[in-house]
Amino acid sequence: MATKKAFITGVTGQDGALLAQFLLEKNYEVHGLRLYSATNDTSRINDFMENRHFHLHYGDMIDGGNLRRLVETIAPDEIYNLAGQSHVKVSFETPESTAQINALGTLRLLEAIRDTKIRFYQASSSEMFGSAPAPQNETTAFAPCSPYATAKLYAYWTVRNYRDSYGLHASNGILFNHESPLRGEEFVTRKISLAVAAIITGKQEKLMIGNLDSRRDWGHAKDYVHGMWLILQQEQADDYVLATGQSHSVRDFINAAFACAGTNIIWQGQGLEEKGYRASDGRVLVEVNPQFFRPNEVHELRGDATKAKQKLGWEPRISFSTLVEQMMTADIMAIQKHTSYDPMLLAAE
Ligand code: G4F
Repeated sequence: MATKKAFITGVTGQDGALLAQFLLEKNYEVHGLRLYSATNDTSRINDFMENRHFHLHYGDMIDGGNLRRLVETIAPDEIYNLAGQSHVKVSFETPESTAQINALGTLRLLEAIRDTKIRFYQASSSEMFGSAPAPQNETTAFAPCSPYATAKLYAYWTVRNYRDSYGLHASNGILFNHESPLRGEEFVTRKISLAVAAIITGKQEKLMIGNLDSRRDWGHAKDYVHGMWLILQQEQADDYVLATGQSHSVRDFINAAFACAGTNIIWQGQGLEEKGYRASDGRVLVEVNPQFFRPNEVHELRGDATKAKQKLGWEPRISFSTLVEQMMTADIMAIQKHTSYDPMLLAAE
């Protein structure tokens, strides 16, 4: 017998899949919103697609009637709004649809639950801090630097307004970057782990990368879905930063990924001319390509999660080095086997 019902938008993504798995283990009945797509990628949730407590629904964050009907039919106790256009660089190309989905999509969902007691979690983002100096916490003034960040900021404030105006139990989790072997290949950490795995197994010559100097606070997504759940278990709705408190550069991540395979990288040159050479034989393994730069960059995100630690008892448990090792192991295994592998097993470690 399931204890509670949860509705997760964006269930086929990294966070949605890990959260669904976490809630199923807590004996929840889990309902997930999936967007219809021709590619129909359910690889992250295949492990529990047949679970009798798991249900998938077609839906779309730009369709308010659809969201309202789903909320009425499912009647969940908790909603985790994880759906969205999540790529910052892409948002510069698609600012209007990013706002439609990330900003107005959240508004539509809040309208659908306005007169209910359903608890609501909003996937807010550290990108909202933008150019604000690190470390950033709940009192830092937002300074968004992309269409993605401004859309997320609209959603963040709408959650706060619905909480204040209608007494909704609606909370923002302001999450810093969080990764895992399930991370999408278009994000820098997974791009690096995939490329390094391919290079060391002789299947790719080099990694082409954008801004090496940008710094992010990279944690493990498994720790962060635990934090999302804790936020909704609180008596009072509130807003929380979840972060590790440490930042690393893109260059650091590349060094760590190659180090997992016993390869040392030596960096030489400046700016677009900077290259990463294999220490043992001087071969170029990394080059900078301006194609991967953004019109406006967020230079450093590093969070201060003191409030979450004090009020939720939340702390990240998986270290940066373990995260990189897990991602590298998964991608090397996948390449060596030439078959599909089960990243959920690694993500669950
Ligand atoms: O991995 P990224 O694309 O993640 P970004 O932009 O920080 O956004 C992620 O984290 C946010 C939370 O802070 C989320 F809200 C958001 O949805 C997403 O999950 O890029 C990280 C950094 C950037 O500074 C980027 O310029 O890596 C730099 N970078 C350098 N070369 C690259 C590349 N990013 C990508 N994606 N690809 C590159 O080749």
